Amino acid sequence: MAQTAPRLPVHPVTYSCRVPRALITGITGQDGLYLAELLTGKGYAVFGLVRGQSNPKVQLVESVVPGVELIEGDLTDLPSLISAMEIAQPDEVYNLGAISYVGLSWRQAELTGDVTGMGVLRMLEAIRIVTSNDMGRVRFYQASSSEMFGKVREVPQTEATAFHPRSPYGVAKTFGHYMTVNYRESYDAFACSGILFNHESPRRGVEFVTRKVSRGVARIALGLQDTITLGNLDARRDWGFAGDYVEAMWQMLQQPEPGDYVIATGETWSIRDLLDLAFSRIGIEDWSSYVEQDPRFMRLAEVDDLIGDAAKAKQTLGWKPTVNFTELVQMMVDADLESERLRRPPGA
Ligand code: NAP
Ligand code: F7E
Repeated sequence: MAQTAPRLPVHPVTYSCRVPRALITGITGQDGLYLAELLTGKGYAVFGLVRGQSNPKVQLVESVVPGVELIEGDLTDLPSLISAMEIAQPDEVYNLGAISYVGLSWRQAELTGDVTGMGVLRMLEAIRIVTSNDMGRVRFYQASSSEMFGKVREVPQTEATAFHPRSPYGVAKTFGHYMTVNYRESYDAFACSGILFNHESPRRGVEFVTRKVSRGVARIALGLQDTITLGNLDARRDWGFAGDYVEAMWQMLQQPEPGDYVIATGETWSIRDLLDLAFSRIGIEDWSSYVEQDPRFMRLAEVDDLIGDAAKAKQTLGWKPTVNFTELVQMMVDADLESERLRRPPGA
């Protein structure tokens, strides 16, 4: 059951000798679940912000990470973030909550700006208010994105590459990134911006292309679906495994100084490559008759050359990816084959 946050008065957080405490916004999402597992495994007391009066994903969180304490709140509602801070009294805050689907961000640009952009400012303000301006007491991670590079100025992209976002989502993330940097510079906040390139897993939302393909391929193999309908097959991305990327988030907050880090594999693959790998997992080499294209899934402005250089993370955090793209695609197709088999109606 989610805990209802008492509203007022606001008290400064007091700290005593105890296990480390972390507050995760976006705990019901792909990264939130992996991060909650990682932190509970390290002995943290983990608190997760959940929105809505009856969020259907609460059950999922409770089954995957039973020890986590859930707190009601929303990134569009500052008082609820202040209350969440008071309840959790965290040493570390991971701000993963966002409208994260780039395609949707053109259709709901205002909402994306409010949650994905202004939500970062509200979370930083909640920390500032609850710590009475002593922001350095709470370490803050902001889930920034390679979408900020957009129409890229150089290849590969590093922490020093200029931003040129191409979607309302990318613009909102750029606002959140600069707010994070600004609170670090203005209030001495221990605030880190992780500039993460695409990362995927069997827990990826079905609206994203890797999962749409892995699930579609599994359903085709089981005779449950005939085709997959996609947009731009020539788009390329630098795709890694989400489990590796949450490790980097935690490592950033364990450093002596806050900073910004690019997290990426340094490899780029096209949607066609993704289709090759996914279909070959079920024994199909020529997938052309199983894939259709629909302009509905095309972007109004695409990002073409995203490829990250994670040299700083490698050198400072000792971070490197452990799962390559072929292994990732196989993992996702295998997981979808298993779950779709269980979902298959009797006799089908
Ligand atoms: P995700 O699966 O889409 O999860 C997004 C989370 O945000 C969900 O838990 C969602 O909660 C929550 N959320 C949405 N609106 C909210 C609101 N108004 N208040 C509070 N929470 C809200 O995303 P993800 O893939 O785990 O990514 C985690 C973060 O990293 C996101 O900020 C994303 O933009 C960023 N990022 C992701 C990638 C990637 O490749 N995965 C790369 C770079 C950056 P509900 O369950 O209630 O919807
Ligand atoms: O699209 C192309 C599409 O929606 C990848 C988010 O986590 O990573 C993610 O954003 C590419 C694009 O991810 C379909 O045009 C073709 O070029 O899986 P995606 P994304 O837009 O890269 C970044 C780093 C984030 O920060 C975001 O939060 O695939 N594509 N056909 C398609 N994409 C989708 N979704 N659906 C298609 O049918």
